[in-house]
Amino acid sequence: SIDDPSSTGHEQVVFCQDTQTGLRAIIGIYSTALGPALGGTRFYPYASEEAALADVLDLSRGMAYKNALAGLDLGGGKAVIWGDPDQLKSEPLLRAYGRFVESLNGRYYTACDVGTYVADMDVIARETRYVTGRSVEHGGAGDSSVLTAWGVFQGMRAAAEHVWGAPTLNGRRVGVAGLGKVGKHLTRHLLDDHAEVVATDVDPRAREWVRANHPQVELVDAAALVAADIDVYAPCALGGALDDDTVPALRAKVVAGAANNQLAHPGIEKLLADRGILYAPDYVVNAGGVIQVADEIEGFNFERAKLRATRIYDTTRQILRLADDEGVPPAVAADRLAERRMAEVGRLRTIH
Ligand code: NAI
Ligand code: K
Repeated sequence: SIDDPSSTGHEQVVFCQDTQTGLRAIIGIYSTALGPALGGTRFYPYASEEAALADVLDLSRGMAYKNALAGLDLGGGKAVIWGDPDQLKSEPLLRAYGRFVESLNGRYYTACDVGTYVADMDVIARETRYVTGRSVEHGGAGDSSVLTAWGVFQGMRAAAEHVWGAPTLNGRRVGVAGLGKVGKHLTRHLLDDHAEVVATDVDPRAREWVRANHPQVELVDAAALVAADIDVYAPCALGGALDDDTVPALRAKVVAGAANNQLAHPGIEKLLADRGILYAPDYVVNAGGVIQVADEIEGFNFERAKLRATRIYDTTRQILRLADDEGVPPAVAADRLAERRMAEVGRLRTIH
């Protein structure tokens, strides 16, 4: 619990304040067992400092697991800036924040998250080397949704192979919920693989984009998509897509999508398993984004990053087999695999 920070297993939690700019930030480093901690900066008007702390502890731990399974030599961290970005965000504040990141000497690398953008990373980069997610003009990886969608497609292929025997969506009906940055790229990969795509988006501009670019895609409303006669359901909008209402309505045999935190609450993974629905864990299949930005640390090379994101196919396959072998839901198997990698590599590190 937060009452006893030593109980959460984090290596380091840094509280940052700059009274001149109004900056209040918390940087959470869960683990550096695999390498420097990487994770984005969330700029959000938390109700209290406790709420900000709870979020950063939770998110930094999640990044350790995500980075471990992505095969990156990076640990897990995350930062939150407490306040309303519309009112508070300024160059001096971001630079003050960048100096705090620099002061950690590379134990933490930041990136974009909710409320922060590529342009903000360029500003932060004026104060620190330890920043990813910068613009292409500044040596950055650019729009991370490109490899996020590629990775989701790879994870979906692994799930399809597990259920139907072949690593392809050829001839399957796939429901894409959310035609944003990721959903659009994913739709393209699915159509290239000869899948039938049914999709939904609340934004009329996104629907218009589909009509104009991919007229073969069937558009339905969100509730209809959940209950549609589809083989695969791909949540690509907001978190919490899988809950006590949607899971019982699903007819799909596979769930694999980009959205973060798809399970609305603990226990949903069991509900999915009981219904015979294979859930490819969100943080495993959506790791292409962090793979893309992490590549900046080596000097961005798209082909190298794409190769790494392609391996999400192998990792998902391994997790689904482990889940079968150990008789647990895939989400539990994923956590176990991540913990093993952190423990093994972390142990090696202490030798020298
Ligand atoms: P986005 O904001 O570009 O797209 C989200 C789309 O979902 C929008 O078109 C929006 O209109 C639509 N939407 C919102 N509520 C909806 C609803 N109830 N029903 C149907 N559509 C709805 O976001 P982006 O970048 O495409 O990300 C999608 C998801 O993937 C998010 O959960 C994000 O956290 C996650 N993700 C994204 C990564 C990236 O690199 N962009 C990396 C890892 C995860
Ligand atoms: K996360």
